[in-house]
Amino acid sequence: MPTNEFVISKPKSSIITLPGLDMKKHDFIDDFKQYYVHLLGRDENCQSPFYAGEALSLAIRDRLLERWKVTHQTYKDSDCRRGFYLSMEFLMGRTLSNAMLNLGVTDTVTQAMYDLGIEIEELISSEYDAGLGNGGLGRLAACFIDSCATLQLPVIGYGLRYEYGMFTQTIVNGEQVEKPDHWLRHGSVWEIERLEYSHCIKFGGHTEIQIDESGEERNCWIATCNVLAVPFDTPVPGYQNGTVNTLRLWKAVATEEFNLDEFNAGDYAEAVAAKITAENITMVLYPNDANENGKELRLRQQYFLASASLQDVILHWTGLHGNDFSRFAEKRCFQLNDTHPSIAIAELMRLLMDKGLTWNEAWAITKNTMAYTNHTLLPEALEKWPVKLMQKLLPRLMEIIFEINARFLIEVSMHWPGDNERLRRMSIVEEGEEQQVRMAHLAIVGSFSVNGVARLHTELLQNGLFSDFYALWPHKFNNKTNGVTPRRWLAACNPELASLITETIGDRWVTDLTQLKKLEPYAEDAQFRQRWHEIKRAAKQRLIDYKARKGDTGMQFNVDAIFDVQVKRIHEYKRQILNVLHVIHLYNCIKKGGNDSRAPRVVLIGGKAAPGYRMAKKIIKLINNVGQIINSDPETDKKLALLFLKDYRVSAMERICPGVDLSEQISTAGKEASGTGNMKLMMNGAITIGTLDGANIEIREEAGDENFFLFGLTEAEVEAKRGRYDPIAIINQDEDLQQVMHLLESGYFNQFEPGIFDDLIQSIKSRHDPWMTIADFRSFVDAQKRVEDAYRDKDKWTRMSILNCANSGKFSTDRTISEYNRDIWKLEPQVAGLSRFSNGKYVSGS
Ligand code: 26Q
Repeated sequence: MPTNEFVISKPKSSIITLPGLDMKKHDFIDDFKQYYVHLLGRDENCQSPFYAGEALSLAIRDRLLERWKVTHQTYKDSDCRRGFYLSMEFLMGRTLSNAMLNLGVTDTVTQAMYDLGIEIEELISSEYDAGLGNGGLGRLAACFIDSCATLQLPVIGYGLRYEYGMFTQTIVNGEQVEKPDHWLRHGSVWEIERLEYSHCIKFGGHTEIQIDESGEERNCWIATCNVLAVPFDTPVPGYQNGTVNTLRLWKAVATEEFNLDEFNAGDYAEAVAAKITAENITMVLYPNDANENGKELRLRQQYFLASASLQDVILHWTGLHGNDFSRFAEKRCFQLNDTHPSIAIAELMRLLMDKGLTWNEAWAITKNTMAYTNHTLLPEALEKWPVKLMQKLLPRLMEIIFEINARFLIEVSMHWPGDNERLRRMSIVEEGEEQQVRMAHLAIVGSFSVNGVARLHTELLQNGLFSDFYALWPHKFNNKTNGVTPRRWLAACNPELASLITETIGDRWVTDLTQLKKLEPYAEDAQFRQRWHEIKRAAKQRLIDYKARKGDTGMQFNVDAIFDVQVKRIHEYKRQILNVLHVIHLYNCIKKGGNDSRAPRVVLIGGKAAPGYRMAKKIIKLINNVGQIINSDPETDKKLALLFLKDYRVSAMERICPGVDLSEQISTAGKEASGTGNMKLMMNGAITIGTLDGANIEIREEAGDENFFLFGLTEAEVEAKRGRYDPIAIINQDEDLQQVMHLLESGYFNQFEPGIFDDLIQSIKSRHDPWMTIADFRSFVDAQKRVEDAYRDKDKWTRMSILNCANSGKFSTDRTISEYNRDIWKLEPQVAGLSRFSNGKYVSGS
């Protein structure tokens, strides 16, 4: 290993023991100036808030580092059981305001900056989003590690340090154009590179049986191309509790030995090219795109993450226990965020056997340390890798997978003797023209826990997609309904509402969201309702101002209109088209006259389409075209607007959340595993219009039927309809729908672009439309009418809004993580040495 030079055998305690950093205003001012002038080399002539933001972040980071070190030591001293969250995505967004909140210094620092003539908001919004994820799954990982730190659980997040995150979305002529997101252009002040913990990752080569010193046969993986995995650590602070956990992201770097031979042979260009191949591994985040399935680079990324993280954990283990792995499963546990890192199952087998363990010993450890979370039921999204590709790239792992499968199939055939059809269905290796590894099957076979992310989703896994496995191992299956962190998604993003809540019920809700229930009686308090309404209205105004500042629109938004919002990835199953059909219907009503009694509405739709997903891109174009026609028609003035919000991302949601009245959660029942945007909006007092899908079901249960606008077919009804679905007949029977379809088909929204929406129109009119958009139109329009009736009664609406927030307690990731811990991880909370925070100062002990 090229890392020895970094190892200090005996640390000098004077180097690493520093006096505590103070949290007073002047301390921040001093440190800020120090960093701004002496580290970043700027002066008062530099007007860029970016560098001021960096200087402040460094001052904040110093304070996190102290607690980080103490937390680290606490875990080490207690030799506790630890958890590891393996995820290809951590959609962290911005760090500064969250770090200030969790350190408890927001007010002090705001004041300090103000004294310097600096608006803190400017610094906060100059930070780049760490967009290292696609959407729900990546943001869930980020919320999870926040909750782990807040619950003081010893959990490390392991992921990849992509040089380019989720692309930036621009809109040109109504169409999405992707721009690379080079978020690391200026580096990141939050991360610390730790070369000394690098690991070597193997690719390619071949396997060979060799005889070791003790005369035993060993399967060896040789003649590989190696790549170095270098960790970058980011602190993850708990909420005002002294704990700072770690997010460790791996960067791929060419190894020195890797280039050496070619350099010596004089083939300079080859050597440099090889370096680029190696470093490509963590260059870019893959968009969630069925068309990207099966790409070799993606498999390299997955193995790179799995191998680096497992080697890290094992090296730490052997440092403490040598090659004695007898207590490993008792002390360590891995949560796999979907199948993306599930090659870890085969990799752990390999690493343990290379340490001298037998197959049976290694297998007992593996299947007692791995836990798998599924996030999708869509068959096209289930990962499969061609056996040929695995043999080429990871030959040793493919051997291990074949062996796991052979042993597993024996177990199946003992359970269901003679049931060959079942063997075929359950096999980890799918037979056919091209053999493929079914990663979900590998994940289920190799783990002790399999969970879905909402109650309905888990039921559908058990009774549908994974029913064979459920029949074999019912005890492995469990549900963990998703959540979101209330620190970012209420306390930080909506300070006005948060203050009102705290003033009313105290501040315990920040770490115990069920406290919000205490708001319930205030729904009947007229004065409270008035304040709630004013806060909501001010948030809507801020959203308008923000959009105007961004030059998004010159049009007049009516702040008293219903702010009707659908923000999420663009996908057919999420049915943004259904939303557009409704908008066209409203437009049609206005044009026909007689709309005066209806409530005005501003419809906002935002989200990215995977670059290779043609239909999704067409949906964006449709939204923009329909918006353009509607917004420029004087008849809609103050009554109806439709706007596409470009470049939707974590920091955009933080701005949007507070100003939403109506939350659109309108996926085809049975298709959205959970959804988490639905939870963020509910927490901020939006009311949901939704189908009985994913976590919507549980949201409605908590909010009460009367505080939720339900519509649409149930999952069972959707399935029963397949094969007999007849959208044309539905259109013919519904005059409103006919008129909507007529406007669309006549080219009203694409006068100079003939035919561009034909494929979209055809897809929803097809008997085979899997998303059954047309089937839910009538019921959606009716539900939207109920929305308007409720909205026109301001008191009623505000009551509903308060009750939604008051009943959102279940949807905190603190609850979700407590359940993961109770049922799967079984970790003991660890109180770090400095534990309690009071008035900006730590108090020792708990
Ligand atoms: C697959 C192959 C190749 C490249 C990329 C991918 C890929 C990447 C990301 C596939 C899927 C994803 C992300 C999926 C995702 O975000 N799923 C969502 O997870 C949320 C958290 O559980 C749920 O709330 C959503 O319902 C679910 O859609």
